[in-house]
Amino acid sequence: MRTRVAHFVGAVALAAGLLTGAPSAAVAEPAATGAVALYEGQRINLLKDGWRGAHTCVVTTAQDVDCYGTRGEADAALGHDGSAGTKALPDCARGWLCIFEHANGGGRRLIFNDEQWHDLDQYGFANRASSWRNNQSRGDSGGLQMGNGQQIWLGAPEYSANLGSYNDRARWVHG
Ligand SMILES: [Ca+2]
Repeated sequence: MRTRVAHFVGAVALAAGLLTGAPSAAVAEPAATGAVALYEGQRINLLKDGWRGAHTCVVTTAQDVDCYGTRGEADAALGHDGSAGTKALPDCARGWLCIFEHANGGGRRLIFNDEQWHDLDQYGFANRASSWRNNQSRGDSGGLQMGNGQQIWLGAPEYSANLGSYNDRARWVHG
């Protein structure tokens, strides 16, 4: 019975970890190896090489990242007509969580939709996000975690054109 109880406690701890999925101070940060993306036929390391002029990088998974030189190219690749949306909204294809370098959807754009935390440093995007939009399925909240562990969540479909006191502080993102 002792064993069963211990097992049960372990399962709960594991489930709690999966539910929050949040990186904690107890977990060592991954080495800053950088995410590798395909851009204009070449593999670039977004951390070590920088974005090389790319405007939007699409993170399907940490191992499957595609970057595009313009907003339009990225939207076309995602089957999204960005010109159809209202200019008042940060532009973000349906099914994705978009974070932007500047307020109001300006500057470079990095987008996610998988259900796990990504270290923005790996994408050369730590402490850069200034606005975000969640255009995933209703109920699929997206999250940002600051370097100090603070988390904020954005429901779907919602957006924030200005991260305010969280501006340029996000270190992790959850799609
Ligand atoms: Ca910024």
